Amino acid sequence: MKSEKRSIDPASRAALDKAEKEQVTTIWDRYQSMQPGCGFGELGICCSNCLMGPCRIDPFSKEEQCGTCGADVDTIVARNLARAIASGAAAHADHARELVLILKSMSEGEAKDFSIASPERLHFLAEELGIKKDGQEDMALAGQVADVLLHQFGRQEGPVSFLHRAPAGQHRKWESLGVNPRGIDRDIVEILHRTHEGVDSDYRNIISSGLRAALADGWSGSMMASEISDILFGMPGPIRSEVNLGVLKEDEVNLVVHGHDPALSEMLVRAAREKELIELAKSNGARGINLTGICCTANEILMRQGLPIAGNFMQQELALVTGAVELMVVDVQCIIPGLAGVAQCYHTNVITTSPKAKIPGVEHIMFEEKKALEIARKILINAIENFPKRRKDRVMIPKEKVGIVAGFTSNNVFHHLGGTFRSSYRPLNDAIMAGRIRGVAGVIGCTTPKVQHDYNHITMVKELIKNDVLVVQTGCSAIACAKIGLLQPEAALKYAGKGLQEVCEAVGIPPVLHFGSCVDNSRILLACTEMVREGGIGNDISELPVAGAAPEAMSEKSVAIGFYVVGSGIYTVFSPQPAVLGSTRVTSFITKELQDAVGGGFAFEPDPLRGARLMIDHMDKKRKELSLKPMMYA
Ligand code: SF4
Ligand code: MSK
Repeated sequence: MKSEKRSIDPASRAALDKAEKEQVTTIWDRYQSMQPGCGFGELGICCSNCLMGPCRIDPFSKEEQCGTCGADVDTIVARNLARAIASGAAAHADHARELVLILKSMSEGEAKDFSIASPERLHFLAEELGIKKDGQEDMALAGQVADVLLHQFGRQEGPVSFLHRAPAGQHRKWESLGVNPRGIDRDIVEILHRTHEGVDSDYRNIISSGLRAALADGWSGSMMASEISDILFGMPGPIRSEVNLGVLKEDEVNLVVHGHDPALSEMLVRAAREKELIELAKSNGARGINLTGICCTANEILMRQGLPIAGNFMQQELALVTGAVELMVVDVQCIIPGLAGVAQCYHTNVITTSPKAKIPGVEHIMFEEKKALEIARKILINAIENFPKRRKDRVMIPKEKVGIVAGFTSNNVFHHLGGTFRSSYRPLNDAIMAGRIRGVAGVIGCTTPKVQHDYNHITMVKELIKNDVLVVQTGCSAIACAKIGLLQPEAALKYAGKGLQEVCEAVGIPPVLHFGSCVDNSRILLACTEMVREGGIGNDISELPVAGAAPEAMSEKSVAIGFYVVGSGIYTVFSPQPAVLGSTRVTSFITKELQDAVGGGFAFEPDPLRGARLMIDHMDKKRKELSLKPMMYA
């Protein structure tokens, strides 16, 4: 297939053409070789939860079919869906756990390379968690915060920490549905129990347990990861950088970090600034060290350190295809095993660092928080010493790189929307009430070979801002839109509707705000909560003129995020849809019935323009229910 059909990004197309010429197989080729995909898997109607199976339901059968044990299609689809949510929620929670363990180890004087970068946030969190300062040093306080947060994983009765941040109306809905999370690990483990052969066969009951684990993710696991990263590595603030494969440098050592956990990548940033290592790079023939990233580890060091991003999920192999990457160092999540094969075609080294995420044949250097900086230096030296092996005749770095302003959060967006240091969401709510801004949309999530790379994200976001919708983004979606310049203030003039343009100009923000990595979707929940608290546009998140979307979804994490966003009252367009269409009852439950119960529901719309239209219609419906003024420039 031609590269034009595979991606709309010119840099990715150039790298894909190079891969084809050099006969390097990428994720797109492997996806192609998998076609036609398995229809049973696509519909979610295959079960292998016990050894009497696998069982599959014939979607064309006139008679109602069941698996050997009697599980019907609704049970099978619901169980598969709940397991996907459990896996996604577990990934975010385990990410959080690692960070809390580092906080704990640091407080005990063991993880010496880490420090408290944001004492203000630590104090805020300690107070929120009911920990008395009582003249304690910050390190002791950090230890107590870590202990309280570690308890969230194993607690048996809720509410989990941070759930109290949600508006009261949302709590009432969760209580009436019986989905208040009790403990992060408990709610995830319970899904594995319920979906075991011969336990829960009521699809509503199964999906409700999935919803509960998803809420534990959004309001506790993911939120905890963001909070601890802020304490350890500093609160993000608006910061300029660049995005796309063109950030790789022809004359420098290119080290690409990839994954999700910021702990090692923050140490690599420090090591890459050390004089001795820069000198070592020079003595190996390079002009310096160029640290860039892929996926969410990249988002983490972008929003705190301003480091450039080489690309999103679908570009991880393409970065290596440039022939200019000395080393890709990976931690956890979204690291495809195919990387190993692509790296072998070039001089590139790949190093895995988490004991949870190894790749056969790939070097492993275990990250240990007690020796963090030492390990970072070792990894960096590996990259530097690989520079002389780079083959100049194999190098082709696409020229595309675009500016971005990143680093917005639910806390600092306060200041920007209120003008300098005016901490209030009032101007945002006022702009919505006055009809300058229609509403706010969170467009997030992955990229996938199932659709033309980046197309859905960019098409949807352009349509939204054209219609005066302020967009907030995280993860690979933010990277996709950054590549065409949507995440810089100048984009308002070029792409936004007149009302949104006026607000962006007055406040000096882009029409599309970078809110961070996947776990930072929890910051979007908090921004919605602040909008409710500010008043005038709804008493509950489900009453706000807001919507969510994941238009190129790929991972089980995105399914978990979708469920906590919907569970928090936000209407969400999700595509490609999770494997649910095999059951009309399950599909109806999550697209319609949930809407009545929690105020948010899914829409599975593959066309990004139609998806944007659904979100706009939803916002208009909410505006009408709130009797807000008509749009100013409609
Ligand atoms: Fe088949 Fe039931 Fe076993 Fe699933 S749990 S594999 S439907 S027998
Ligand atoms: S990295 S989960 S592909 S957004 Fe967070 Fe990107 Fe999706 Fe991974």
